[in-house]
Amino acid sequence: MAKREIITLPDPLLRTVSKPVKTVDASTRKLMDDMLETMYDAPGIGLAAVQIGVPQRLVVIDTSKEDEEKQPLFLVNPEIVWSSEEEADYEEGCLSIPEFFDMVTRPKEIKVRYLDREGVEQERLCDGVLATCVQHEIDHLNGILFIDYISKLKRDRVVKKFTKAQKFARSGA
Ligand code: GNR
Ligand code: NI
Repeated sequence: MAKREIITLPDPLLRTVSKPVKTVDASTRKLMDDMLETMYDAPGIGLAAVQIGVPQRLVVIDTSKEDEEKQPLFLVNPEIVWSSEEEADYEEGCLSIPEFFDMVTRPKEIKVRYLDREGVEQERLCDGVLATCVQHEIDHLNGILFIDYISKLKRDRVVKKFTKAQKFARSGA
């Protein structure tokens, strides 16, 4: 496994729609292992391939607690096939928008269909933090970020902050 660099706002790749994976093979598994290592190192509870600069529909998630056994989930071409009417608020963050957090309202429960690490189709009912995380990651595959759900005023402020920071980093001023 190898740790990769996580891209951050305002990288335009974060706004691209990732391409479906045609076959789940050794190279797909290698890429997902790199994603998992990068996510654990960050640390984070989920990561989409586009966040390491690879616009393919691949997601890794692990919402297990520090004192629990690791529970990595590998999702290839994930699709939400059902979501509950009931909604839940959760304070979200994103490794591509470091140190910014805000409340987001999303369906409380979802059912996700995906191919697993071996390319076998699976369906899983998700609630709690897992439901939030799966929705957050599938949004990444569609070029959507959690700041798209907050007020325009707050969003513009955070985008501006990261755009400015990047200019300084480039100029070395
Ligand atoms: O590590 C992460 N934590 C998190 C917390 C609340 C809602 C969503 C997330 S996902 C985030 C990692 C990330 O940016 N995945 O794309
Ligand atoms: Ni994210």
